[in-house]
Amino acid sequence: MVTKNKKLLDWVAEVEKMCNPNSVVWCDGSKEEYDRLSNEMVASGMAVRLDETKRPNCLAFNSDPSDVARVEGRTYIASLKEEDAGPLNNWIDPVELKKTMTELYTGCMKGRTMYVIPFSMGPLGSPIAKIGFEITDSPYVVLNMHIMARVSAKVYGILGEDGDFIPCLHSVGSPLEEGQKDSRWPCAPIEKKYIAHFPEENLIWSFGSGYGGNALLGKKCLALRIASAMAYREGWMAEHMLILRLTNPEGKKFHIAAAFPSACGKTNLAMLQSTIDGWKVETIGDDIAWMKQGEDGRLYAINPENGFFGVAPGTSEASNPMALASVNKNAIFTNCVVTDDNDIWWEEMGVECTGGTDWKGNPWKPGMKDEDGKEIKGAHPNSRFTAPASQCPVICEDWENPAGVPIDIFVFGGRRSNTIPLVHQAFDFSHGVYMGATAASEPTAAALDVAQKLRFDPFAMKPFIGYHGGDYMKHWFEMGNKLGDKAPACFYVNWFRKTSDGKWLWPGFGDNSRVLKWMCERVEGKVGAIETPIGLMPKEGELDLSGLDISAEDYAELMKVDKELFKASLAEAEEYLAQFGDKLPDEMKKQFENLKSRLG
Ligand code: SAT
Ligand code: MN
Repeated sequence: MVTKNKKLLDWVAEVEKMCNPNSVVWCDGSKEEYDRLSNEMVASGMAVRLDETKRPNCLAFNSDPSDVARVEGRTYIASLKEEDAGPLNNWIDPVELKKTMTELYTGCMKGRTMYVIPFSMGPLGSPIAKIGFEITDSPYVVLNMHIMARVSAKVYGILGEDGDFIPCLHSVGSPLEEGQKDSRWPCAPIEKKYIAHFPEENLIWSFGSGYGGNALLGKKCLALRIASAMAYREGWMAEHMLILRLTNPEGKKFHIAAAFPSACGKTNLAMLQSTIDGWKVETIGDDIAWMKQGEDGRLYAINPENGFFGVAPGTSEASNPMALASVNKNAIFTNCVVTDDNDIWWEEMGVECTGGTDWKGNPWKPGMKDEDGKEIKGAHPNSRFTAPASQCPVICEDWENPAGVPIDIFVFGGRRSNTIPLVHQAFDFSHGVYMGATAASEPTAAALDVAQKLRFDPFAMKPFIGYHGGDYMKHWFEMGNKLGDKAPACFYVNWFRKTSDGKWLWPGFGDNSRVLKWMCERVEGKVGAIETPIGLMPKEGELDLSGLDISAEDYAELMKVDKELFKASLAEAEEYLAQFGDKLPDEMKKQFENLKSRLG
């Protein structure tokens, strides 16, 4: 027996009884296990093994066309009281939900193997790490968890006989009858999908989807939704943030944590290749940060993950060479093109493709059109690569340091084609909290069931806060009070501003280093700032544009603060904030009023 932990044994036995799988496999995270499952999935036709000389030990999968992204409409916070879930979440009564889901789970693993995955979010055995066990009937999930979390037999030892863990139950929700042939990507129809969180019990139940954050439960479900609720109770922070180290020509190190909604370039920024001499970026994480106040009073961040689950389309030698290098070997690709010569491809990869099999499994050539004359994309817009973080050439030597790295700078932002300038700095931490809490973004392919043109996405956590959004804001202000003058400086960026005729105003990618440099120089007091009603902005000549071909006219447009546009957006902000009712912190109201009066 791999464990004597009673909670674990009881839970696994109970789930086995309910789900009725053919057999149970206690996973150990070994290479042997990874190879065995890979081979089984290739043999059954569910996975394609890519050319071993071009991409050693790499697999490609195609999902069902109905199961391609997180489903926010089917994601629930099942707290005992509705008011504890708040207006940003779908609340559901836990007793009722357990009844519904128990019916769905009953017999749901028939004909399948049930895997028990021992994993740690955060370095194994570190005091900040959390132990989880994911039960799943998807071998695809096991393979991805091997990369994304620290899956290891050592977890059983760390758990011991009485240790606690976060139970994460997952099923694709597609039982197999005797003799029934499995589909390539089993899943359940949308109305049977549930991504459920029980924050009071630290429990996760997911049913019906095999994709990304719906199924790799250590990521959004545990490390964000459940962890954010724990962090609120315990006085730390679990945020949807990349973490990077920026070193200046004098060797001084700055640590930046940045929050952007899914598919807004977090992975690109985390691995940025600086275009300014002497400035160097190293990656610590690309999606999630857990942060605690250290003994010196500063805020320290760790990346709880072990890999990258990055958006494939658009990843190229030009946009993110470090991500491309990370997927050279030992990677998993989901919903990309498998080329005729058995390599991987996606749109805007920056390399030629003569054709292959598209994400739906059909023969495909670039430029192919459907009946309506619309171009058929080879890769799905939310197609992904799963790659070990250790394979990133610019991974920071401290990325697994259990003590974390001290954060100097917080960056917030979203995807906005107008209104928001390239960069502005908050007057102080509380103003920064207002900025983060009222951040808004145009939707992306990471969640396809989001209809609005523009949605408020506070701290890029709208889909990931495991409790009341008003309490979440209060928690941010309280962290600010605790950190005092050691709190990170806060900035807001927008890489995505366009001219009225749709041209990008800012080159983005490596050139974003120029904006990060300005932030560091602000923190050091080396550069000044212009005071505007919305915040502090670069003085003429102080944002390093050397060697960049950007006209004075475009620069002015990029930095423009249109007071009338901002005033118009205040009404939207007011309406948005009203939904938090009594739970809207007074400090938010004060910040809103201050901004309103500054705009005049
Ligand atoms: O599918 S995930 O939730 O892991 C990706 C994302 O939306 O960031
Ligand atoms: Mn994310």
